[in-house]
Formats: sequence, structure tokens, C-alpha cells
Amino acid sequence: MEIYNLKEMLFPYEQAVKELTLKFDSIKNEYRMLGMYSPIEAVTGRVKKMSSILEKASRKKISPDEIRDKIEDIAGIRILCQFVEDIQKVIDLVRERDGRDLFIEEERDYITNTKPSGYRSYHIIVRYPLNTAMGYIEVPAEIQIRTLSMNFWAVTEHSLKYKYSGNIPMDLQKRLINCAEAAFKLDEEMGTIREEIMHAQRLNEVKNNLLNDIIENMHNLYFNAKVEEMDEINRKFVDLWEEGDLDRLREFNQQLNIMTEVYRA
Ligand code: 0O2
Repeated sequence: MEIYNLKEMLFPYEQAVKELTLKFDSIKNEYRMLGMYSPIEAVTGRVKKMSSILEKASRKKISPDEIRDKIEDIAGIRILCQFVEDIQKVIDLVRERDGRDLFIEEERDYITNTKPSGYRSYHIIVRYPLNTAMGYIEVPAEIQIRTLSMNFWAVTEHSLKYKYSGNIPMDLQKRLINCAEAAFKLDEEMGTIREEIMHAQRLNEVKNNLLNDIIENMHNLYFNAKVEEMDEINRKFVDLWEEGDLDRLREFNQQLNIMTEVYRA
């Protein structure tokens, strides 16, 4: 492959990143819609920058022809979790797809085996099948799974590496290792109040979903119910919302459901 073809070569990688990002983001949204805690907090994706591909190829003595096969992280998605415990759940979600819409090649556990730099993250290298204009291909992609706190550290360290062209001064390296340990300590501490936080978040999600249902029901009734009836419903909703009792809001929504059905009939 010639270097001038590199841009063209990146097209399927862009497609793979888009599809993988969408798939894992949809899982997050599905959990939330069901009022459940999502082990996925956020999903981002990127195609490796051209300069970064060439730099990696030259560092690893990879010829332009071998770039496609030997650089596995040209397509990369990053799945962020709130808690270390969520990482295993996300790993399982990826493994469940193995042989279906992706093929796992390798797993690298940099959480158990922290890199000397202090880097922590779980990497899964996959082949992602794509039907392109040129036919069926399997694109290598790297899925990085890490907590928000691991990500904060990695992103910061990455920019320093860039600033110092990979040669971070020893003193700064030591301080970064200390920061990585502090970030991990934060993860451990947060883990101890995980249940409490998850419960609060679930409650929030349930309340939001209920509010959406109520608003939709009120919107439907607006076109059918009498003006005085709507005034009463509005007043009742404002009072109940201020009161914040979920059971009473649920009851109110059930009444709205019944009214909507009656008017529909
Ligand atoms: P970018 O900008 O994310 O594309 P390597 O030899 O480390 O270059 P290898 O052996 O192909 O890479 O695989 P590895 O280490 O499993 O995954 C490489 C990617 O993991 C890196 O991509 C980073 O995103 C991340 N990573 C690995 N080690 C570190 C680290 O010490 N610090 C930070 N911040 N990230 C790391 P690139 O190519 O570096 O960059």
C-alpha cells in the first residue's frame, strides 16, 4: 500500500468506529430507558490520526503494506464506566457479541497488570465485519474499557507524552505514577459507596421516565379533555411534583392512562 492511499484506506475504519460507538451507546440508552443502572457511562470513538499511525508504524518497524494488518488500534472506541466493578460487566457485554457481530482476537488486562507508566485500562482487540462497496472485510479495532478516573489520568498523561515527544522527564513520570495511584484509590473509595450511588441514579432515571409518561399523557388529554378538567390535572401535577412522592406520581399517571383510554374509546 502506498502512503498516498492511506486516506482511502481509513474509510472502512471510520465506518467501524461509527457502528461500534452506536451499538454500545444504544446499550447504555436501553439500560436507562428501562430505568436500570447502566454499566456504560459514555462511549467515544476515533480513527487514529494519520501522524500517529505513521509514528507507530516507524516505531514498530511496520512497513506501509503491513499497516492494515499490524496496527490494531486504527479504529478505536472507548467505553467509560463509573466504577471498576462495571468494567467486568462491559467485558461480558463485548464477549457476548463474540462470533455474532464481532470477533475477539485478544484481551489485554492493564488493570491487573498496570503498565509501568501507571496506565490502567482493559483492552479488547476485535475484528469487526463490514460490508463495504469493495465487498466484505474485517476491520481490526481496539475497545478500551476504563473508569472515568482512569480516563482522566490517561488523557492527561497522553497529552504530556505528546508535549515531550514520548520522553517525559523522570521527575514528572514519578509524579504521574503517584497520580495514577491516587486515581485508583479514588476508584476504590467510590466503589465502597457504589450501591448508594447506583440506587440514587436509578431513582432519578425512574423519575425521569415517569415524568416523560405523565407529560405525554397530559399532552394527549389536552386535545380531548374539558378545560376545567385540564386545569385540575395541571394543578394536581404541580402539587405532586413538588411533593416528589414517586408512588403518588405513579398513581396519578395511572389515572391519566385510564382517562386517556376513556377518551380514546
Ligand atoms: P492514541 O492517540 O490513543 O492512538 P503501544 O506499543 O503502547 O503504542 P500497542 O502495543 O499497540 O501500543 O497496544 P496497547 O498498549 O494495548 O494500546 C495502545 C493504546 O493504549 C495507546 O494508543 C493508548 O491509547 C493506550 N495506552 C497504552 N499505554 C498507555 C500509556 O502508558 N499511557 C496512555 N495515556 N495511554 C496508553 P496510542 O497509539 O498511544 O495513542
